Order: sequence, then structure tokens, then C-alpha cells
Amino acid sequence: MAKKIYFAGSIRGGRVDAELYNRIITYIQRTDIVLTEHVGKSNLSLTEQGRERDARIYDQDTAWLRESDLLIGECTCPSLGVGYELAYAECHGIPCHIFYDRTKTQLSAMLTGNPYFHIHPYDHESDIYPQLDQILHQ
Ligand code: 6K6
Repeated sequence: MAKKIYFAGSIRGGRVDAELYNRIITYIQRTDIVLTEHVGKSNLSLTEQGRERDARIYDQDTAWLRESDLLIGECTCPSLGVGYELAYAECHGIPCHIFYDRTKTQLSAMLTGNPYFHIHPYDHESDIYPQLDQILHQ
């Protein structure tokens, strides 16, 4: 059965990897359901929406997190929101897989130091997809 995937990637933390997020999301969608397809879109609004609209984003995203089968995060570009989502997913017992390009960044010790998280450093984007196959089809 298709899994529900919460894909997490930087939005206000910076959109340098938005096209990569989109490729990963498209890859996952070949077999499974991505609840957060918007994270890979190039035209999304980065500006603060005001407390009320941001509250709706928070409510929707945390509801999606609670119903997801697993979280897949691309964490090369640091993001407070993604860090929060990872902690929220851990609190709700949702398995978390974290990818990052080790030639571009070092991950926070708060992630690499937590044995709850499955950490997947990669050197090339092409390394990501076989690992996704294993995660999604195990
Ligand atoms: C509208 C359409 C697309 O995006 C919007 C408005 N913003 C957000 N919508 C949905 N989820 C968001 C939005 N901003 C942040 N998030 C969530 O936080 C996503 O699930 C990302 O994984 C994460 C990014 O956090 P920041 O701190 O980099 O923004």
C-alpha cells in the first residue's frame, strides 16, 4: 500500500535547494503519496503571512505530520521549521530519514547526535534515489 510521506525542506530558511526538493518529491510520487508537495514548488510565498495565516499553516502541517507514515527531510539548507518538524515527528513516533549533502554542510549535532533519526549523508544527488527505494519499499 502507498505510504503517506511528509517531505520537509527549507522554505523561509532559503530556497537554494527548491529544485532538488521538487525532484525528490517527484521521485517519491512514482510509488507513494507526498502530503507536502508545495515544498518543491518554485513560486511559493516566502514572506511572513501574519500570525493568523501562519497559524493555519502550522495547524495543517502538524495534522499532516501526525497522519504521515514517515518523514523524509532534505536538510542541506538549514531551516528552523524543518528542525521543529523533526522534533515534532519524533514526539509522535514517526520514523524520520534525514538527507544532506556532506560536501556542502555539516548537520547539527542535535540531529546527528540523536539515535532516533536515520541520517543519510550523500556526495551526489544520484546517491539519494537508491536509498529512497530502500526506505520506501522495506
Ligand atoms: C503556501 C504555499 C506554499 O507555501 C505556502 C506558505 N508557507 C508554508 N506552507 C506550508 N508549509 C510550510 C510553509 N512554511 C513553512 N512550512 C513548513 O515548514 C514546511 O513543511 C517545511 O518543511 C518547513 C520549512 O520551514 P522554514 O522555517 O524553512 O520556513
